[in-house]
Amino acid sequence: MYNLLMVISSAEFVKSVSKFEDLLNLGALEFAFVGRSNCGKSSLINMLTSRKKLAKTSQTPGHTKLVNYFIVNKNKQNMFVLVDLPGYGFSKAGKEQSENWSPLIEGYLLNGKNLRRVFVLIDCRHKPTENDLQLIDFLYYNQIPFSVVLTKADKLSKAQLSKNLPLITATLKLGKENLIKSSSQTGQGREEILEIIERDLSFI
Ligand SMILES: Nc1nc2c(ncn2[C@@H]2O[C@H](COP(=O)(O)OP(=O)(O)OP(=O)(O)O)[C@@H](O)[C@H]2O)c(=O)[nH]1
Ligand SMILES: [Mg+2]
Repeated sequence: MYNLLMVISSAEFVKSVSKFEDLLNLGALEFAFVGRSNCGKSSLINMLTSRKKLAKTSQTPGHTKLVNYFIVNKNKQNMFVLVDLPGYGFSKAGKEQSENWSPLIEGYLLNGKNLRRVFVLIDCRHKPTENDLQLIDFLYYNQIPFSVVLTKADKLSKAQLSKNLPLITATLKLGKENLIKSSSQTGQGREEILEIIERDLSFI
């Protein structure tokens, strides 16, 4: 059967929030992007919405420090919210900064009445970290639906990616059929992720 991919007719930045008390309720389901600093969360949001500069990206890890809300298809039947969260696990100038994920991330994940799914992003070149595993445990424990996305797939050849995959699947204890390969450069994974979002939106 031929499936039409969901149309993204608009995507707008709504607000950046720094405090738990200020988290928003936009009256639409939320899809959050979580992962290590620099793993490509903001870039993926831009790729999914086909808006190059919607979410700010940077080569310097730790760029996104706030909870950023973006509303997609505003006032349409298939309206939803993308949430760009701060990254975890980087150190800067000898000073440990957000080595563990910030209380804001945890607060957001536990608060969310509207949170429909978390996309856990892992750079396909690296072995998942202790923080990635803790995040996944946390999501299992709190029964928050999630999908794992392997980012930056364009940076590895097919052969290199196949070589890395067993390390990632064994560390995460997830079958490879449960991992979505993506690239913000080539658009790989866009359909798969939008299909998940569309399916989630239709089961409410
Ligand atoms: N080649 C390639 N580069 C990517 C991809 N995704 C992100 N990058 C690059 O990786 C760097 C970090 O990307 P961001 O999207 O800012 O990462 P982030 O996870 O939002 O980072 P923080 O906000 O610091 O947590 C930028 O230089 C991006 O251009 C990808 O799929 N392919
Ligand atoms: Mg970012």
